[in-house]
Amino acid sequence: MVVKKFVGYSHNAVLERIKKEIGKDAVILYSSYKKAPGLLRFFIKSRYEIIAGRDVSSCQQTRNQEVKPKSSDLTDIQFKLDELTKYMKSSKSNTNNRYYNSFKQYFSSDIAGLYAEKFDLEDEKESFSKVFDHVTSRIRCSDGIEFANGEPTRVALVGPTGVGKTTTIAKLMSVYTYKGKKVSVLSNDNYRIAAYEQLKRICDLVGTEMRKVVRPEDIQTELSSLKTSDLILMDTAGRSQQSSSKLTELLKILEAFNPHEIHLVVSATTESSTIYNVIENFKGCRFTKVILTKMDETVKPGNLMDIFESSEVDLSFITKGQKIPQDIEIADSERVASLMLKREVVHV
Ligand SMILES: Nc1nc2c(ncn2[C@@H]2O[C@H](COP(=O)(O)OP(=O)(O)OP(=O)(O)O)[C@@H](O)[C@H]2O)c(=O)[nH]1
Ligand SMILES: [Mg+2]
Repeated sequence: MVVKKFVGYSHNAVLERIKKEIGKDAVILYSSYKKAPGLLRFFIKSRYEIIAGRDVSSCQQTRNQEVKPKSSDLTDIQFKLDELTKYMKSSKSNTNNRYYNSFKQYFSSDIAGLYAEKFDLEDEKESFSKVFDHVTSRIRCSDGIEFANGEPTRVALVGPTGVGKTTTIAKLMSVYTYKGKKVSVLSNDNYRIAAYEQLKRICDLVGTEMRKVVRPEDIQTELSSLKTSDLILMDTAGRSQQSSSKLTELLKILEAFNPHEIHLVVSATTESSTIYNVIENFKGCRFTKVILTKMDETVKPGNLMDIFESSEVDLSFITKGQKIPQDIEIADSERVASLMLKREVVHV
């Protein structure tokens, strides 16, 4: 019995190779299509695996002849079958790996499978520690806002609806004011009047200048009157990443504001495939950093590793509650990794 495994990226190409190498009497013993799961498909190619065999002895017999396999043939066939069984067991997926279930408590099944295979060490603690180091290295953080020299630093927050942009603007405005910076706020959210008024009230309380800008052409006038500010934060209306007309409207506002930094705000409670979609569709806005909000509301923050493993994003802040200003932190890789792995309770 000849048994061989064939792997390739096209089903037909694999079958062609089998026919060529084993002949047209080849029997398919096992066939599988290994689709890279979820977001992993962006960096692992899906493939076909086929195990084919041919019984050499049968080809040498005529139909009427009684076939009496030699004992050495039987041993050989048994050996090949054992090998096949072993292969099928191991190829089920890396979900059989010893730490898969432990990692799955913290990460999505894709990532748990990836880490279970990559960090399969004898000692479980050691394995977890390697995962922690790896996760820390994958989460890239920038130091909040980087201030420009000699002019007010202009920062805009963009993102889908309801992710916490206005609340984060209020937090940033308060935090940087307490740090001694002169902060001003421009609001381009012309849809939610109540939200505007709420932000205005907070600005009045903290003593921050707040202006409303409706049209892109109004922005220059406002900017010239805010020349003495250290930081100008711009709040924008939430836009669906699916609406290209709304995104074009946003681009015009951003072009007029000409920000030093654009922070894309995403909620940690959003499914990672949707966050991925948001990141892709907002790329046109040329955002430079990402703010992760609602970390207090997510049960499994480690699900976000789907994003950090497949996209190169710089985190600037994380937010973890509705309280202004205390529920915001400058993003730190180790802190985010420990939130993911130790399931540290976020105090609200
Ligand atoms: N739990 C929790 N809630 C938050 C956080 N940040 C914001 N929120 C809440 O999320 C809701 C929406 O917040 P907004 O700041 O209005 O969101 P937005 O992105 O400005 O919304 P639009 O302007 O409509 O796009 C409010 O109820 C906030 O209190 C957070 O870190 N944790
Ligand atoms: Mg808002």
